[in-house]
Amino acid sequence: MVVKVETSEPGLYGLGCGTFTQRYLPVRSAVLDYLRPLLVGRDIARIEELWRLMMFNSYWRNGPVLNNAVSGVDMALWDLKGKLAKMPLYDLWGGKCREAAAVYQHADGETLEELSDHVQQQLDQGMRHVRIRFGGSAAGTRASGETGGLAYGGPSDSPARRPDGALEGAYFDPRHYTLSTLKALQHVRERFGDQIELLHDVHERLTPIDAIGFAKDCEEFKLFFLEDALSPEDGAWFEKMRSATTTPIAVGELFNHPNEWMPLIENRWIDFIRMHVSQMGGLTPARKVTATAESFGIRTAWHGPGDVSPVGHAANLHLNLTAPNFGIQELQPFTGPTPEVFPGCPEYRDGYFYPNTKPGIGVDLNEALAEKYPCDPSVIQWTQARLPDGTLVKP
Ligand code: GCO
Ligand code: MG
Repeated sequence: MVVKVETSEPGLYGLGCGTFTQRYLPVRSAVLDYLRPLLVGRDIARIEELWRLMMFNSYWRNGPVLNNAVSGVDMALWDLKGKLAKMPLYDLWGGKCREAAAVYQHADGETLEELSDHVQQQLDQGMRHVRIRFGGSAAGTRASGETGGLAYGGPSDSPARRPDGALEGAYFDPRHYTLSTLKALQHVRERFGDQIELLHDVHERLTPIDAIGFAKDCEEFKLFFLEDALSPEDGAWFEKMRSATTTPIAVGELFNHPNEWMPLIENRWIDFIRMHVSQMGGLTPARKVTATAESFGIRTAWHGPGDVSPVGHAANLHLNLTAPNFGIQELQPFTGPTPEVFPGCPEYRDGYFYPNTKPGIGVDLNEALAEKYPCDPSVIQWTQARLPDGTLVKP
């Protein structure tokens, strides 16, 4: 979902990402039916003023739909600010701390051999950080770009059996997932040694105590970080996780509100903030939390899967280049027609994400071409995650 903010100057417009893959229609309505009548005619220079106007005008605020709608406009206003200043956002924000942002991609496989081959492919592309996933061990975007977990967590030989009459869903066996993932991490570490940084995403699918135990079991593999070990609803358990293990902790893609990330930052219960920038309301709040996190020794690792638009990935990149406390950037390479639909996509090579020198965010949108690739409104399957006994769980 990309928002285009047009101005009174012909040809001068800004673009912003408001991508909420699973509920894009309400985001579209929030922008067109509510923010557009609120904003038309106002001064595009006043970004903070307009961000607060958009967020408070509905009285009830935040949440994924409104945050993504506000982000689309917010990023577009920053894009315009850069275009008017004739500077890329990384210059407008004080200049680069680094030439490019180190990235990680995903490696998965149904067998240890398949997983190793995929890791080797990543290393051959110059990658040094790789997120490991074994089988369908957690839902989410598979390395191929398709989103969704497999029938059972881990390889498909899970011992768990469904009860008679169990409802359809993306079945997941927590115990099988943890045991098979530890085996996979051990295999990859033994095969590739310390030439590689390992990351893993639990995807919030363990109970708190199992997540703490799993994080501790991961210590021997020296992960770069363990992501979403706990769900946002279990945020208070991060205190116990922190005192139980030295595994670095990353969380944030599901967060909507500062009340979710601030306790984890001010208590130093985590090591990386991983928000989905459009989900938290755009670049304006993301810049603020980056500076806050720096004071607490916490690094950034913005969410960057296949369901962030190239405008959003480029926005992440401007944050990454200017933050002293940048950690790592997740990247789903731009495949197929994407680079044509979005001219100016940042360039990925040898494990780094490079910006262009265009003003603003630096990515354009070919609307005519985009028309050929409509969004998919079908019912989401992979988020219908169920335990072996059929209990529906957080995906
Ligand atoms: C990640 C995320 C994704 C999400 C997906 C949801 O760390 O990249 O967990 O895999 O599952 O973005 O739509
Ligand atoms: Mg994740």
